[in-house]
Formats: sequence, C-alpha cells, structure tokens
Amino acid sequence: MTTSNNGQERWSKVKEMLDQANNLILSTHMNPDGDGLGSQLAMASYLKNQGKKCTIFNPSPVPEDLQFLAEYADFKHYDRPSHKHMLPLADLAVIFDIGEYGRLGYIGEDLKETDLPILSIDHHPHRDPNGFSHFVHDVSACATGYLIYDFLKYANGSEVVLSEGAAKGLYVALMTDTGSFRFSNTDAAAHDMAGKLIQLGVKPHELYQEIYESMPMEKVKLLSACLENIRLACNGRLAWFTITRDMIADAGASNEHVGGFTDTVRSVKGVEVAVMIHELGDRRTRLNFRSKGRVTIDGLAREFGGGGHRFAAGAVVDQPLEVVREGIVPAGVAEIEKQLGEKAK
Ligand SMILES: [Mn+2]
Repeated sequence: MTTSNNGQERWSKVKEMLDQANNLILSTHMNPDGDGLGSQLAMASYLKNQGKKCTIFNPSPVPEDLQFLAEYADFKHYDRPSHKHMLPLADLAVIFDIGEYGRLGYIGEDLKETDLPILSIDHHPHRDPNGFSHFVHDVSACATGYLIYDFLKYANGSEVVLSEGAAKGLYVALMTDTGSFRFSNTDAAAHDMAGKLIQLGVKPHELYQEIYESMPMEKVKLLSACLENIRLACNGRLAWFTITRDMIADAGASNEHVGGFTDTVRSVKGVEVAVMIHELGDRRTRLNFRSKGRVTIDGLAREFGGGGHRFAAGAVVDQPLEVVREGIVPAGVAEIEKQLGEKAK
C-alpha cells in the first residue's frame, strides 16, 4: 500500500484492514518508549471497543518510568517458547513506531514465518523495501501517537472518543516524543492534540510527574557521574560523554536508566550536538545522538550502522567503547563543520 501523507484517505485502507481482522497482534520496538506504548494502548482500547481480540507482544518489558501505563493495557513481553504458537492464530499484526523491521527482534522473525499481513504505523524514515505488507509512514508527524489520534478521529467520524487509558497513552506519546513540547518536531498539530486530550480529562502535570519527576536515586547518581565527565569538541558545538559498565555498577543503576541523559547534555549553551557513548559489553557500544536542530544527525547515525530521526538518532556498534569513541568524536566534529561551515569555527 502506498499512502499519501496528507488528508484522510490514508486511513481508509487501515480501517478496512482493522475492520476485517478479528484477532490482532500489536507490537513496538525493543526498549519501548512512551510513544510506542501509548500508541499501542490507544489502539488496543479502540479495537476492544470494536469487539476484537488483541494481544500486545513486545520485544522488551515495559520500563520502570512507564509502568503506570500497564494499568490500562496488558503489555506482554514476548517469550518465544510460550508465545510463538499464538502468532499464526491471529489475522493481522500492527506495529507502532518501529523505525526499522529489525527492531522487532524475535517477534519480527517469527511473524515472517506466518502469512500474517503486517501493518506498520510510524513517523520514522524507512528504507525501501521496509519489510511490511502495508504501512502509513509519515515523517512529518511529531509522534506515532499523533498518527493514531488522527486515525481515531477518522474512524470515529471526526469526533475523538477515548477511554481514560487511551487518552493518557496518547498524551504520554505526544509529551515524550516532543520532549514535553520543546523539541523541533513540536508543531501546532501537537498542541491542538494536547488541548483536545486535556478537554477529555488528561491532567498534564500528573503524567509529567509520573515520567519526569519520579527518577530513582540510582539514576540521579549515574546522571551526576555523567555530568562530571562531559567533554566538549568543535569549539563547544559537540558535547560527548561516556557511560561505562563500572559507572552503572557504582551508581547501583542499570542500562535502562540512561534514558534522557543525552537531552540533558545537549542543553549546555553553545552545544549543537550531544553524543552519548554507552558501553553495553566488551565489544558492544551504544551511541545516542541529539541535535538542537541546526545540524542533522541521522546521517551520522547511519555511518555507524544505526538510524533515526533528523535530530534524534542512535546506533549500536559491535566494537569496544574505546574504539567507538575514537571514531565518533572526529566524525561528529567533521559533520558539524561540514553542515555549519564557517559558523562552526
Ligand atoms: Mn516515536
């Protein structure tokens, strides 16, 4: 299915597919975020209202800071031996916010063995072919949750009707992907949607507190260790920091606690791009990139085997941290100089 990005005709095929299905599998990317989970929650609520059976299978568990969403939906962590046999019993899989097919992990491999149609709804750029039988991919949308909201308006005949959980899920999707309405993807449509969700009973401060003001102390300790070790390059335009396994152990933290750190480092005055270099194993290092909006960084992420959005991207490299650091810092400097030219000097 090819889709036009504007107008509502892109949703007619999606609605037809959902209408025809009776047993659906919903999924999102590994290490799910507020956008993926919130989108699933809203779609699951809609489908249940339509009398459909739907099961959420995710490649990773729900992170601690989003656990409150599990009150409204049953997010199952996909366990191949016990769940694989359930996939062929479904008649449609719907995938949210995926970025690329491989981020489904085992679920993606197992879905390929069935003949289920796989529908992707997403706002990341995708390669062609992208592995999906049908898709609505709109990179102009601030969040996948925005697309789900837009679909629900269409499906309900322009008026959005949302359960409490679905409204909260969509607000979380919107708030987390726009960095609480601060990032460059924040547009009028995002604020319109937020206004509507507030009219429907969402309390922004409650959700903000759940996600951003409930930091476990071990995360704060790890952040403090990172902030002490920020390094600047390219006349202060590039800020980078490393997180080693020792730092995580010393703080009593875990890998999932690093979320949001790169945004914090980007907030330094004069910094255009922040890079986190996160040691996952002896020969496995994760990179996370954030730009203030003048330098695109998805190309840099692709050079290191990853991808993402123009101003927020990442990669996982099968190399030791030291090696990756020696590669990424000069590559980041070169990219900033290339894009900003004299302004970087
Ligand atoms: Mn997203």
